[in-house]
Amino acid sequence: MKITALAGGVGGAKLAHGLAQILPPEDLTIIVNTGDDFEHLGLSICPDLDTVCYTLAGLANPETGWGRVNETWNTITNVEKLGGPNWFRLGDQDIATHLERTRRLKGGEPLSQITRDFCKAWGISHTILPMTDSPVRTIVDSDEGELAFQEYFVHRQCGPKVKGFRFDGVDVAEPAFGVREAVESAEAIVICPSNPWVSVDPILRVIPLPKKKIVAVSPIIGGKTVKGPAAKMYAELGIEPSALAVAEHYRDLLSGFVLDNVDAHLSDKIRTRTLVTDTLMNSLTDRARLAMDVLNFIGSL
Ligand code: FO1
Repeated sequence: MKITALAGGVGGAKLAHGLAQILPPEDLTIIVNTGDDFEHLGLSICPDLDTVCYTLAGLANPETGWGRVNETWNTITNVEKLGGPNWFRLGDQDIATHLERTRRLKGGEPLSQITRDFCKAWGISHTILPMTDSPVRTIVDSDEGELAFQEYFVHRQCGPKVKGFRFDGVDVAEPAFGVREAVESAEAIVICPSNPWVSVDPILRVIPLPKKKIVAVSPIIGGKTVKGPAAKMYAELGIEPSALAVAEHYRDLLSGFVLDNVDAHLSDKIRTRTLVTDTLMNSLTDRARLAMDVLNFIGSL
């Protein structure tokens, strides 16, 4: 079954990894949010792309989900000694990724080609693509004014109250090379358990999804997120954080919705077909199990 998965940060990367454990490379393409990207220390940083790539390559830091495993911090420590910013924790191995990506972007190469080459270098056989090759930047409107995404998420630790989001550049951004084909040729689209507001919405703004099977997995379990600020964002936007709110966020885009056992009571309120299962992914086998559940669910639609 040919699948195209839409993913953002850590939660999305885990399900993408589960799907990659089951589907052969020719049957899975992963399209990743780039709204979190930013320039920092003169480097072009693509956190969600790197989180998905490192996760599929088995290189991701298992504690944080982002950055590299067995990392050292000599460079950022010395940047701090020189009075430079150290709030965005860039590990020594991770900096190599940003140096080489920045060099090639400055040389005019598209982000999608750079990402394909990096995947080869990291031994990833599945196709991972940025949603677009043009710059898109998520701006968080908050009670402290507008904040660039990483400023909000990392520097301010998601403290400010969100009032809304906008995605600079999204109206002129075209889907990256290979994205349209991946979406058209897929039997189904899987929206991974990523933040609907800041990880999935940017992708949906860049890539209009065709009429086909689309299944989303809720990132909210029992009214909370496993990781990240999605539930807090819902609450600050005046919406009760729940799997139901996520299903309604995607409105009539969905053919199916996957929610956790603890939220089973919500499934009859959801207007699309639902699968109730264990959506927590604490291990590699959990990732493959949830991916298998999702694929079987798609097969039943
Ligand atoms: N998230 C943090 O909370 N603190 C950090 O210092 C941090 C550094 C970092 C470095 C590289 C990278 O690829 C991701 C990093 N992240 C960090 C995660 C990043 O903020 C992502 O945008 C989130 O994972 C949400 O997608």
